[in-house]
Formats: sequence, C-alpha cells, structure tokens
Amino acid sequence: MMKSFENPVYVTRPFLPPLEDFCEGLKEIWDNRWLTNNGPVVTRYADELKSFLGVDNACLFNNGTLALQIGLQGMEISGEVITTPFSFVATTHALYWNKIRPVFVDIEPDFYTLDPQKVEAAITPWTTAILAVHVFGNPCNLEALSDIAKRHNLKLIYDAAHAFGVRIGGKSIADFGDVSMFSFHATKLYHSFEGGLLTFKDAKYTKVFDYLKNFGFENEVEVVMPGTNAKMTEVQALMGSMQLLYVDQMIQKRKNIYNIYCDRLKGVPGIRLPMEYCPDVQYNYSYMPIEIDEQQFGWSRDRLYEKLKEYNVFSRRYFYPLICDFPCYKNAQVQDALSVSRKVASQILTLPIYSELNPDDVNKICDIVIYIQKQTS
Ligand code: T4K
Repeated sequence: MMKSFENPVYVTRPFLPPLEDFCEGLKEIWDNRWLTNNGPVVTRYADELKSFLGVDNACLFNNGTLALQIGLQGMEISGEVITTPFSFVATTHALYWNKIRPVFVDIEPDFYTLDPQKVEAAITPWTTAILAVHVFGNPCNLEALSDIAKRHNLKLIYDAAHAFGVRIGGKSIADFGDVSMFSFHATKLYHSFEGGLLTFKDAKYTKVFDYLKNFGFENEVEVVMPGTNAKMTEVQALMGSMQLLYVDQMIQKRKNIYNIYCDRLKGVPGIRLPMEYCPDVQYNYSYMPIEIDEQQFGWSRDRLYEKLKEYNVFSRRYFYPLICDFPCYKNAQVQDALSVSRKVASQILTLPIYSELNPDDVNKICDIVIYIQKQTS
C-alpha cells in the first residue's frame, strides 16, 4: 500500500525570493510614494527584461491576457486569425475581445504546437494573422510559420506565456515573430505575482501599446485613443526584477525534476513522455506533460487524475477541454477534425513541477503512478 503525501502537492507553486530581500526592495517604493502609472521600478524593470531577453522593444502589463489583447488591438488585427484549440482559454479570449474570428486548426503530435501545413490550408482572404502558442515552453515550428506569414503577408503573433527563458540556438524565443506575449502569473516558472510582457520587432508599436494600457492618455488633457487600464504596478515590477536573479537556477532545478520523471516513468505501459528534445533548444521545463493511453495503462487519464488526488497529488489536465469545445466558441470556425488536438486533450496530464519540489517527492509521485498502474495488471 502506498502512503499518500501529508500535504497537498500542487501542479505548481510559485518561487519567492527571501522575504527580507523583498522587504528591502519595498523601501524604495515606500520612499518614492509612487505605486503605479509607469514608476521608476517598472521603467528599470523593462530595461532589465530587454537586456535579459536581448530584445529592443518591450512593454509591461498587469497580466498576460491584457498584454495579448492590447497587442492584437495595437497592431490593428481584424477579420480571421488562425490559432490553436490546445491552449489556455485566454489565447482565444484575446481574439474575441478584439472582435476577431478565431479559426482553429490542428496541432502536431510531438510538441503540441500549431501544424504549419494545417495553418497554410486554412488561410482565406480574411486572414490577417497567425496566433501560435509555444505550449509548455515548446517552441513552435518557427521557420515554417515565419515562411507562411511572409508569403501570405500575415502578422505572426506568439503567445509565449509558457516560454520565458527558452532559447533557440542561443537566441531568445522573444526574438521571433512580430510580437510575443509572456505571462508573469504566479503559476508560471517566472512571475511578478501577476504580469505580462509584449516584446516586438517594430518600435512604432511602443507608443501605441503605452497609450492602450493607460487610457490613451497623451497628457493631462489629451486622450488619443480609447485605451484601457493594464499597467503593471511598482510592487509587481519589484517581484519580477528580483526573480530575474533566480531564473537560471530555477530552470536548472526544473530540469533535474524533469529528468527524474523521465527516468522513472519511461517504460511504464501506457505513459507517453515528452518528445526527445531538440538539441539547439534550451528549454525551461515549465510543465511536465505526459500522455496516458487508457488501453495500455489500464486506467483512463481522468481516473488517474482523480486517483492521484487520493494521494494528495494535484495534477492538472492542461489543456482539456479544447478551447473550441467551450460553449462560447461553439460557433467558431474549426478546420478539419482536429484529430491530434482531440487525442492529446483526452490523454494529457501535467504532473507537479516547480523549482522547490523535492527530488524525493518527485520519486514518490512516480512510485504512486507506477503503483496505480500495477493495480490494473
Ligand atoms: N496564454 C496561455 C498559453 C496561458 O497559459 C495563460 C495563462 C495566458 C495566456 C494568460 O496569461 P495571464 O493573464 O494568466 O497572465 C493558471 C493561471 O491562472 C494562468 O495564468 C495560466 N495560463 C494557466 C495555464 O494556469 P488555473 O486556473 O489552472 O490556476 P489555479 O489557480 O488553479 O492554480 C494552479 C495551481 O497553482 C493551484 O492548484 C496551486 C498553485 N498556485 C496557484 C496560485 C494562483 C499556488 O500555489 N499559488 C498561487 O498563488 O490557471
């Protein structure tokens, strides 16, 4: 009989820097009495991020969803946008809030990112952009998507919510596409409590994004466009700035956890581990997705998910259901049967992974999964 965990083990837990260091940092904000509206900490933090990511243009927001919404609005994207059904629902919500029609196409089975062939087949005269997601930090097929976007004169927008710290051939993932959005939500490997970032190629968007996140204010008496309020606060920026010191360390710890899962779970009947990673990509190990084949494993993914809770292990089914299956998107355009997306959504399970998860606990989670599997044979 396997013993359950005494305390719940969640799919993730936010990393926090030492409280004393954070309190020390707060002194500047207290002294300034400047809490939001583009204060000095946010301004400094934007520069830190630009140099960390090696990009020229970056704009901070109070969360990733508003960052993406504003990105789309500022670039004047309209009509139809080709996107993935296998993502967090905010990806499509950002289109909806801009009155853009999502066109869902299938993903490829190894990395869960948009299938470029399906993207190309779905282009119509109304298509204006591709909104692709680096799901679980797996880079999309960057070359193929860029080629399609160029040939069809489409904007290429990346939802990079999961991909902070990922590099390809030494180059930051923020450097691909026209615009990339990063989420700094508490559940992300790198966070600012809540927060969002747009990185972009064309400097002309700097002013537009700045207006849109601050009511469209040019000055006290002029409003140049109908903006909203999506500004990052000074306290958020302080957290983000402090976390930058720890990102590499956090990724290394996650990599160790990832390796333990792979070593322990390989060969377990019915468990499909993430694909062998591409050598020129530095991953961030933001999620630990496995797929459960019910026939071979002996339990359905959902039964395993429920059973794990009895052991105090709270995995998640990211991303199930598919976005196109939510009632609010039932009328959206769906290309083909989305057979890969449907299969993945029915089999995916993301196991706990975070930098402070103890390797002994990772081993214990593996013991529990293996024990559950053996109950069927
Ligand atoms: N695009 C993509 C591809 C995304 O994944 C997301 C967000 C976005 C866009 C939008 O970015 P933001 O606007 O959020 O910046 C979570 C997050 O809320 C969401 O940010 C994230 N994706 C999504 C994948 O996951 P939930 O509903 O699963 O979170 P929740 O509250 O159930 O938390 C999961 C677990 O994390 C909990 O069981 C325990 C732990 N947790 C959570 C919080 C909030 C903590 O230990 N401490 C905490 O403070 O959505």
